[in-house]
Amino acid sequence: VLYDYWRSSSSYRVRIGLSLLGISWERAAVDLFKGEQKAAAHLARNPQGLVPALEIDGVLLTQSLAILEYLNETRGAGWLPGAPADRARQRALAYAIAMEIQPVCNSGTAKFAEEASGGAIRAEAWMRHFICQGMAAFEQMLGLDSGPYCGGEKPGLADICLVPQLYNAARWGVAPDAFPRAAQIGARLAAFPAFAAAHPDRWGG
Ligand SMILES: N[C@@H](CCC(=O)N[C@@H](CS)C(=O)NCC(=O)O)C(=O)O
Repeated sequence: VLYDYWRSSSSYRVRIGLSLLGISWERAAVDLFKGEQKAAAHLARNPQGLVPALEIDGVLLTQSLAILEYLNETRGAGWLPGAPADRARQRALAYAIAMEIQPVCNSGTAKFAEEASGGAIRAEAWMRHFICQGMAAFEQMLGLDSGPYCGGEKPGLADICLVPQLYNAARWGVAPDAFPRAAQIGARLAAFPAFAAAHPDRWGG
């Protein structure tokens, strides 16, 4: 069972992972718009009051990257390369999105900034600033590698993080001028049936 919200990029990552592995799941929507993530029922699943949470193999898991690493290890997904240095690079790209851009652009963070500044900071400007800055750095991190994905011969952890981040960038009206290669990789990935099956438009709206 996947506890998720259709527009949540962290949830989108896990949907991509499950789809890539051909694991079917039952969906239990947690409506962030209504604040259901902070209700007792969901806090019992995830004390952080965040989505996603995944019930699988008799365990309840939280934190999308921990969930993806669990799936990778238990299902032999091959989302991390074999060589330690390549693995570290793949993780660095994934973390640049999941640990730098997304937390700052979480709706709760932007809402606090807007309220605390008395409206001087608008959520939209906040999102655009940090997405643009973070994705420009991600583009530089991709470097000169001209492979079809974020490294390696097949989509990996970083690719699973990239597609939801690009969705989010488009949602906030950020043009991909500062990250053309990332956008190109994302467009390639989005055409994969497993990535398409996880798209937010298929799960809500
Ligand atoms: N690091 C966490 C981030 C989870 C997260 O921030 N989820 C967001 C949606 S993408 C959320 O539940 N926000 C609701 C809130 O902040 O109240 C993960 O990767 O699972």
